[in-house]
Amino acid sequence: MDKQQLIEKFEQRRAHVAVVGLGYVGLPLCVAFAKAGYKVTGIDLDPNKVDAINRSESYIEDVPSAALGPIAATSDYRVIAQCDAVTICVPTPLNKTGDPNISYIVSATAQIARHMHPGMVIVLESTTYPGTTAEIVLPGLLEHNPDLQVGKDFFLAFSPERIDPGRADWTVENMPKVMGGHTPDCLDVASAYYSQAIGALVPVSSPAAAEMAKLFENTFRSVNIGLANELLLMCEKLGLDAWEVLDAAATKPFGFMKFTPGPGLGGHCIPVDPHYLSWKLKSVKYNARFIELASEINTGMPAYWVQKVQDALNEAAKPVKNSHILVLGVAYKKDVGDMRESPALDIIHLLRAKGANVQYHDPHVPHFTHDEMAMISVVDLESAVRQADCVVIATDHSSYDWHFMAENAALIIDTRRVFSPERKHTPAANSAEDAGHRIPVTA
Ligand code: SAJ
Repeated sequence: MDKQQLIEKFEQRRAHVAVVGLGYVGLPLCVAFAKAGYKVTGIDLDPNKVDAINRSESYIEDVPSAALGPIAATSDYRVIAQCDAVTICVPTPLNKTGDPNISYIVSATAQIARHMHPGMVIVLESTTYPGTTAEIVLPGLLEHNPDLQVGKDFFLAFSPERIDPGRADWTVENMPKVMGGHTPDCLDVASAYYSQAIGALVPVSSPAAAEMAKLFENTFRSVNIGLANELLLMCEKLGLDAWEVLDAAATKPFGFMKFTPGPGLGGHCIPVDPHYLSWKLKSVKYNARFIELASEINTGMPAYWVQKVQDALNEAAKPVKNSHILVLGVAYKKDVGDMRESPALDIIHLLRAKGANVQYHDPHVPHFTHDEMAMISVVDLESAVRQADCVVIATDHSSYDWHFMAENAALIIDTRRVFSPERKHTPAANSAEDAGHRIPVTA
């Protein structure tokens, strides 16, 4: 099948497509391709995911089970021999050393290479460093198919994911989607594949440009969050309120984008993606200073807040050692249950290292194990707040009753600036003192 015949197959929605990696990126993509009319087969090595999809039981919050009906799932890559297209959505974490771990891309590529055939398109979506598609995926495919020519016999592109779990306004269907083809014909075919399911494609000149765009998007956030955290450190030195300064700066109607200080940088994207970029740049002997500096500031925030706890307890003539400390919220950001890279874990670890008795509460995280830590969310939040020598707000879930906290907590270290003079739910200072409690200690 030549390029035009393949394009027509997509345009007539007669294609059979496969998605490798059925997580928070791959599963919504399967649903979008099925809605477009393609025959969709999901491929994942996790038999639990495969079985759940074949039973139409969704395990991704944003994907309704009813949407899984038309989707078949398997762990057997041989299905690729019948497919016209394959999209790779496998994880790209960091190794313990902080270097990129593209082993999932490499193994998926090797499996696809064994079953691919002329007349198909392969799209990589996993976030990775510029050059991965051309330097790792393409050679991996050709190793098993030396007679095939990319851009003629098969087509190759990179298109970064922008899935934001829990977000309803921007979905996989309406999100502008960057697409970089290895050749112009690759771009044409990959665009025909995706445009039946996704509203707005943003073509760029190469897979590397698309890989770089994705990393820059999230590096932009990491650096600006680092700047906001440094603002906090600078304002403390100058005796200023960083949030007041931020709120004032944010009134600028143009040329400003508000980021706020916090407990540090959590999540599966922002703490990871910039390191893919700085690692690649080291290989070309360039030091991505902004990335490194932002990472240094962001990863230093848990220790900053633990020092705040120590200072506040000291003011109350209490050592950290043997103090009872309650950490509110261990998810990496509000109103989610995801704990990946959560700075709350670092705060708990540091407090424990100082000998504190640390408990946590999180309505979205009933229990967790992380390295040598295994903890269960306290059941009786109210008594835990009352008994704590200090409460640390690490994640400001919307469900918390902040009035109760202000009136019943002996001390509060507020990493999310829940309490501030101008915010409506801050009880007047005297009510906190009237209740015999110290006014919440905020940053
Ligand atoms: N954070 C701050 N201050 C801020 C913003 C975030 O301390 O001003 C912290 C958060 O608490 C969290 C971490 O940084 O621990 C990351 O926060 P995030 O808002 O970037 O949330 P993520 O990690 O879910 O980022 C995702 C990204 N989406 C994709 O990569 C597809 C990001 O590009 C989105 O902008 C972000 O969601 C979003 O806007 O929700």
